[in-house]
Amino acid sequence: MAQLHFDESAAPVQVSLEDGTKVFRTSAWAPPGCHGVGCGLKVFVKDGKLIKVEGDPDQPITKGRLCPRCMAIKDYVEHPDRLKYPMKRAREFRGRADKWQRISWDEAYGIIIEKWKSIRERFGKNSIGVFAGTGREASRYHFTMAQDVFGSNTAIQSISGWSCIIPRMAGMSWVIGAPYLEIDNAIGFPERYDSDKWECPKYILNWGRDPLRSNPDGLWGHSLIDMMKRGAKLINVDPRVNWLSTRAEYYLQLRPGTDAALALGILNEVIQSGEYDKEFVERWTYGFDELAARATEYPAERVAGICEVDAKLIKAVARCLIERPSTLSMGLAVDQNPNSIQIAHALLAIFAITGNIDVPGGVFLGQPLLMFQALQGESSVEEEPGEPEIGIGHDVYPALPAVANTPHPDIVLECLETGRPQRIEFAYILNTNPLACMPAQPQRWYEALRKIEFIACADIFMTPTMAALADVVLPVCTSLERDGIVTNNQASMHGQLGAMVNAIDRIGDTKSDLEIAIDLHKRIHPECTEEKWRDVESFLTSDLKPVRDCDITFPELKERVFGQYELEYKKYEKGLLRDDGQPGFRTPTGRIELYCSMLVSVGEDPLPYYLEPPLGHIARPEFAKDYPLTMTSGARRFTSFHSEHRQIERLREIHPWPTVQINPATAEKLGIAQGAWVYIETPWGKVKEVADLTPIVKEDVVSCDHGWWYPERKEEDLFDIWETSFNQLMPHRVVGKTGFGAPYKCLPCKVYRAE
Ligand SMILES: Nc1nc2c(c(=O)[nH]1)N[C@H]1C(S)=C(S)[C@@H](COP(=O)(O)OP(=O)(O)OC[C@H]3O[C@@H](n4cnc5c(=O)[nH]c(N)nc54)[C@H](O)[C@@H]3O)O[C@H]1N2
Ligand SMILES: Nc1nc2c(c(=O)[nH]1)N[C@H]1C(S)=C(S)[C@@H](COP(=O)(O)OP(=O)(O)OC[C@H]3O[C@@H](n4cnc5c(=O)[nH]c(N)nc54)[C@H](O)[C@@H]3O)O[C@H]1N2
Ligand SMILES: [Mo]
Repeated sequence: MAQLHFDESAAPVQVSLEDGTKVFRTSAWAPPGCHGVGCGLKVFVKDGKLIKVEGDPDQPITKGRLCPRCMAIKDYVEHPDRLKYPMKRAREFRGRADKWQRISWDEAYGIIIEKWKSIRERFGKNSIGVFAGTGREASRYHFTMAQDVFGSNTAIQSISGWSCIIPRMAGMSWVIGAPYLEIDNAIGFPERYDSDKWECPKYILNWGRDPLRSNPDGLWGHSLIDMMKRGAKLINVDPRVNWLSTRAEYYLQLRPGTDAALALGILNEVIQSGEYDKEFVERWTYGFDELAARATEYPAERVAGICEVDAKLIKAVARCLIERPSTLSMGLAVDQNPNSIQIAHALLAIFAITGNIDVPGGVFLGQPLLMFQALQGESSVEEEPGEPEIGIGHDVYPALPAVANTPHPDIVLECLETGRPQRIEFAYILNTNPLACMPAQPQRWYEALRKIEFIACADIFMTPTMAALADVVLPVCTSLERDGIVTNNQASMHGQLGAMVNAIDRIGDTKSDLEIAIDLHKRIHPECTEEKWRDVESFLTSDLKPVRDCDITFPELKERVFGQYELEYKKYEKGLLRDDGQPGFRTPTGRIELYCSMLVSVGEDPLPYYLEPPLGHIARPEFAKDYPLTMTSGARRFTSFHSEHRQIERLREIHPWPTVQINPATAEKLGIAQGAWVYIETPWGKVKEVADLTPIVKEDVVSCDHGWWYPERKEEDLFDIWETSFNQLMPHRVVGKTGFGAPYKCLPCKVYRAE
């Protein structure tokens, strides 16, 4: 295993200019929200105050590039609406903006601990729920807070069907036996694409992902362009003609939600060509014949009809993917579909049988490190006699604990509503804004959470969720005001590791999520002598321990700011994937399981199949008349991270309102003009957005923004959240058989003028 590598010529973490300005280097991670990448920032500071930021040319990956959210970080950090001190209000005043009282941190901790003790005594350890959001640094402390601080296994994400990353990870770990796969963009090599170990992919298949905007899960979007400049050709699969679609060699504008059929159609063509990698298939895969037989059910002509994609294109794309090396980028559209596991399975199978797994320029395998140990591993909570040890929903969806050691989000809602099979009466909510963003049926979550006994929220701004539900508010500081670690690719460590450096003086009486966890841990577990819990520095140092062959402390990492980490190719040949150290993959057969035994064990078809979108017009023809359009949602914007940044004026100027993209011909029929406010309505609810007439969507498809609220409106009206909270349009628990994937990206709807 290679060592963590530091660029010796990079500037130090801090330099002083002649006029007294200090320039810090750091990797930013929330805010501004970013998805586990860590833009390299140069932060100019005078007398503890932020003067300006620039991109850091010494960050070996971003090399000075910055996203608009980083560029607006001064506006964010110094925003007058930031929460500046802890507050409380009595439970009967939930939702009342005039009832907040400023309190000290000591009092806030006192209230939280008293409630924790009393609720735990009455309802058991798992009645303590810790809710967290998406992959920011704070998410790394989700399990820490639930298990280590509060001693509970109830670490919850509220997203229906666990529709973010987990379905893809299930496919990756069950079929390939690897924690995380990603495009090989030479991330671990100091010389990057010039390394002679790396090869430029011939084709990049980018599926349901827009990395230029999203930098998802640690994939730097710009690397797609870097590789295209070096000759890689792009195949883009997306119902919207976005920027990448227009630069693609092949663009497949599929009907939303039909991804599994298309993937199976391409797979079938690859197999029929006979030009896949027979040696690899023979030596390293299991169940090829069964897979090949299943794929024949998806001939290109049939798939063309299902997906509304020309059969010739399907055949052409299959021919490209036979060329080696080629690589795969799978996005959120794979997860946000009850057919999710099968989409991931079929796509991974294409790249497995073409010999593109873990080769230079192919699909790169990571290693499980840092953040996701807690998620995937054993709970640190001690068993207590008489308490159910099974996680919430694991009886209904036994596949879940095989990939994520968490309660099932949809079943948690039912549990909150009914108190069965257990009560959840305490909620600690950090880093998530569920009323605006994450779950299906946010109004139901609101009603259910409103009933529970105690709620504390930790955030940077007052959110609709906090305004509606919190009894105690904990103000959190920004990434420029605290120390931390930035990891990528769901901490599977494909090759980079950054330090987040406290560069400016704290604004207000705020703390970091880690400081809060340590403070609470000290008070709840005074007997604990573990070094890790001493302070932030020792916690972060102990967090770095699992980084293989890298005996580095946090202060040492901070000194260097950013390190690269070189993983080997073909790890399966070298015994680097399996616990027993033998060659092979981390699956029951030791091979890539094209016929997947894990799926059998959880009662699912071991082979990939296509499922008509369960709420679409074909499966539910009764919706076709009243809800004639097909809606997809949530395509990322440069100007926000989900519901974050809505109060940042500079970013609102660029994208001021929630927007629905409609084809001009459809808009004309509906009498909708550019910029008009419209309602989007599904059988489950309606919300208001602004029409953007654009031919990038087909005439029967609309694409909507999610995650909106209006910080400029009144807190006592919950910032008009129910006018705009998008997932009111989503039904509850329409998920795949194994419990994964909800149709966030495929619903029947109608659109009509609001005025
Ligand atoms: N319709 C539709 N809905 C979707 C999606 C979609 O595509 N379509 N996408 C879904 C996906 S993939 C996800 S992951 C979810 C995301 O859902 P959430 O995770 O709930 O998203 P955010 O709105 O980003 O909420 C994060 C909150 O954390 C706060 N915050 C930021 N940094 C910190 C920090 O360091 N500490 C703390 N304590 N708080 C912080 C922010 O101010 C914000 O209020 O949304 C889902 N919702
Ligand atoms: N700026 C910014 N960056 C973010 C986030 C953010 O809110 N803002 N959120 C972060 C989070 S939590 C996540 S999970 C990632 C997600 O990031 P991505 O994986 O890039 O996902 P999306 O942007 O939701 O959607 C990507 C593309 O899928 C297309 N699409 C829609 N429906 C379908 C379909 O049915 N099939 C196919 N094949 N494609 C479809 C959309 O048109 C869009 O272009 O982004 C992360 N990064
Ligand atoms: Mo996500």
